[in-house]
Amino acid sequence: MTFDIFTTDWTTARKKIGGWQPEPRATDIFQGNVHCESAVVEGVKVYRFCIRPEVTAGKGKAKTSHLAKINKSYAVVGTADWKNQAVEDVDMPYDLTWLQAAAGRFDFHFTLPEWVRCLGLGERFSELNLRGTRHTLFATDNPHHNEHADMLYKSIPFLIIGDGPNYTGIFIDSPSPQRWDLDTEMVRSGKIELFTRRGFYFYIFSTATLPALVAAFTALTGRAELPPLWSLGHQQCRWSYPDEETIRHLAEQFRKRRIPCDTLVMDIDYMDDYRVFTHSKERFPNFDRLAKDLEKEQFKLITIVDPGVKKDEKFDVYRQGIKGEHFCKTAKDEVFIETVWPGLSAFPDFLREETRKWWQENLTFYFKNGIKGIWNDMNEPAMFNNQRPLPDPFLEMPEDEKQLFLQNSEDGPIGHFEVRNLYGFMMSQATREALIKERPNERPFVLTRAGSTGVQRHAAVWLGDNTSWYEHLQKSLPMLLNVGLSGIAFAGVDIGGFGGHTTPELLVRWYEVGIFYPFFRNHCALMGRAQEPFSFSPGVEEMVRGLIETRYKLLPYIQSLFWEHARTGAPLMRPMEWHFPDDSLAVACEDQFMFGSDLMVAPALRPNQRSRFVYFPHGKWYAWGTNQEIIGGRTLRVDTPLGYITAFIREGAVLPLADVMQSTEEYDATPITFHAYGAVAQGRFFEDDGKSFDYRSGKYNEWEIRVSEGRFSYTAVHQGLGEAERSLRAYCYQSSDGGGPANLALG
Ligand code: MIG
Repeated sequence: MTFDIFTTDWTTARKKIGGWQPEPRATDIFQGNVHCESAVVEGVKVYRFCIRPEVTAGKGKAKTSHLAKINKSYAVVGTADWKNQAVEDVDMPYDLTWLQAAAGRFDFHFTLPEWVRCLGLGERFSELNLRGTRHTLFATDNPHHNEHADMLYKSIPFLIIGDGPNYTGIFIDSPSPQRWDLDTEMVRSGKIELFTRRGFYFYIFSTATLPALVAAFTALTGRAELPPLWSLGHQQCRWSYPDEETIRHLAEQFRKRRIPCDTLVMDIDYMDDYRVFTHSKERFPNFDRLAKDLEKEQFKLITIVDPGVKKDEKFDVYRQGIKGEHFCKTAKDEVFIETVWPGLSAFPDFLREETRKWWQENLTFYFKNGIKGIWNDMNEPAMFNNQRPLPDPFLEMPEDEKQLFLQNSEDGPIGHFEVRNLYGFMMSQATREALIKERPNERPFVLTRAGSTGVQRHAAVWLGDNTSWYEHLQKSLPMLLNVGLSGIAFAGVDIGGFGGHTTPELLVRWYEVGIFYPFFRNHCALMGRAQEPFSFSPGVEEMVRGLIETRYKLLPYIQSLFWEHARTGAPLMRPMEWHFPDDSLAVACEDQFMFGSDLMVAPALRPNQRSRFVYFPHGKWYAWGTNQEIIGGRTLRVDTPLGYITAFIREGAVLPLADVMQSTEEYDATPITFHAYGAVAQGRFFEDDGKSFDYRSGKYNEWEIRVSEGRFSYTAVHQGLGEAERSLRAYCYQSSDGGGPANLALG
């Protein structure tokens, strides 16, 4: 019911007043075939339903007798020992039922008892608990991240329902648009509308712990391989560094001021009139030398690559695209054209294998010029005059021919809306494969804005166009936590904020949190105030330098966490409940998070905030920096001075920390110190070359480090490399030390 208070038509307005009525359920028109299987995946019982509706030939027309095709699953790559399962025997969690509401829509209904929490669901502008909110999963370039933001860039239909320490999962394996209502009406029920004219799979993950559930989900949908170490260092970006000179100047500044940095990123202005696979000859006259020169200074270069190809008969890439039928076409067989940065543009159909190959050949333009990583933007795909192409209201999926344009999947032609959520995913896949083809034993780095379930196999992500607001600093926590629970560990948001003008204090606060973003990049928009670490007063620069140095110190720990992700799917940033599911105060605590199992981060998130409450779960904790000991099981007010991280180390942890370096090129020669917290402590340390895929064949070391009774020892969990030629040190912190470090002998 809506009541328009601005109306002058009071008669109508009065008529609009009315009580809430439950929405009637649609009538089930499903005829077809349901097949169910079950398997135990990483210890979790998983049910998989295959729904195959009868094909209906449009409104009012008679049903044909064959069953709808199930499209290939792009999300699920993991295998399991699936066994046939009688549907009647499946105990559906939360009374989940489904029906077919129309030829192009399926409705799922389930209960949401008052106390349960809703987590996951990919990238949503929300707090950690999604309960009470509604989410449309349909790739959209939405630069307005506010309370009303619904559609964003990524679509991952995996919901985790948390009931105390028990977690259950629902996953709809379909790229088609969906609307998830998580009890917005406060009537203890949830509803999913899936808009498709095709068959699909859906999965139920039975009750498990949160780590087990995410392990099972990522066993099926994939985990990120180890990223190149350089991509975990500091990345500096700006829309846009206009010319070569600016980039060289930037590199110089970082080194001169001794602010660690690994990567400089070039946004759209390196191109010739925004033509993909070109560079401006006026502003980047030595494009072929730029990356090579910067390499000497230990910098890597990344370029942005947008999908839109400028419609220009004189542009060879456009001509190739037309000739090779690489562009998406309307039902009338005309190339679909919309406006993006290059002006009128055509859009490659990344679902086609030949098109991906063609794109990969063209990407060699960057590789030849020494570009190390590729940043895929605008790949929803964004269109300036059609930001939200779904018809409104959207009640069911229209027939393929009525869906803006058609794409060509392995299963034949398909309407764009059905597969739009795959556009960024497939573009990232093509890009990653191109990098691997070019440099077979080098770990690739791809960054993407749009993506869908399993995109972590292809790329790291950032969460798009945030703004330099404290609110967006705060939101980065729950948003990244849910993204991590949805399978994407390698994620971050623009540090300092993309839109608007950052302030020195906000930038410092953002770095205090940002050094824990797995993807660590400062980026801001064209119109905003500059926000490189040295854009403000010397005191601010000093603080930011210190924070970036802390990031580099954490690299051995971060590497070990990525290794853990690759094996178990565990994200690096974890909600408190990941480690303390039985502690209801920890579960309720959304403005703190765990970074791996050993570090708890409780950042300041408001202007002028010089202290905050921190909840310490049971056990002992040590304050980062001072090693002050804190007895847990209570909430304390803690100082949050600007420029310092408010982080705490769990008793019993051994943190491997590196000395400060200026880039990861120095990593192998940098001493590492093991910091043990408490009389008995234990930790893992992973090392490999940080560059190649050799770890796949066992060329890595994983050490178990132990401290007991003041003795430090280590054993190899896996030893595939000679011991690195680096110096190792160890310190132990214990209550009896009064906070001071005790030097321990190795061995
Ligand atoms: O229409 O390339 O989210 O990071 O700097 C804006 C310019 C296009 C949006 C990306 C942003 C990037 C910007 N892009």
